[in-house]
Amino acid sequence: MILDIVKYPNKILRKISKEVIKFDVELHNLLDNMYETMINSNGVGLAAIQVAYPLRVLLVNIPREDDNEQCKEDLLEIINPVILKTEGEIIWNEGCLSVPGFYEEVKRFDKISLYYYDRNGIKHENIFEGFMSVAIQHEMDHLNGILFVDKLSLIKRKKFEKELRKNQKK
Ligand code: Y12
Ligand code: CO
Repeated sequence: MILDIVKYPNKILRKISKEVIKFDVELHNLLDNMYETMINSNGVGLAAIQVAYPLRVLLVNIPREDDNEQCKEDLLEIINPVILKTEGEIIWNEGCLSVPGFYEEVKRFDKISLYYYDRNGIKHENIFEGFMSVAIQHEMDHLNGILFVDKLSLIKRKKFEKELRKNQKK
């Protein structure tokens, strides 16, 4: 089922998401619906709060480097994530399904060591770099009510607010 994506400046996006306790069929349905919703909107990442579920759940599905294809086998379902270690810096031109039509450069950690659970409640610890690391950090910010536009300089934030007002008038 395709769910509605909550758009900026809706206050729902500012909620702090809660840890998942039950790895049950309800969680599996949410993950499946989030995947359908993300693919339907040409997204590469989605957090549960973006479909109005305040749970520490996120998806990342990065296109392959060779043919730019987005394959379901590469889908990463991340639950209750914790960053254990960070390294380096990377600047990426980011976009968000909750802030459609606006892209801007954001500075993040290049490499992260991440602890998380999968849909079956199995613990994982992995290292992510580059695009994948950026996408995970972007989605993890959503779990704490933070959007990529909050990380912009004052000048870039003003540019965003101006574009937003222009789009709202259309
Ligand atoms: C790097 C940086 C940020 C992320 C987070 C995930 N972001 C997305 O998946 C953004 C997708 C996106 C798609 C849009 O297109 C449609 O809605 C059809 C879009 O809208 C427009 O551009 C009009 C905006 C964002 C991962 C990795
Ligand atoms: Co986002």
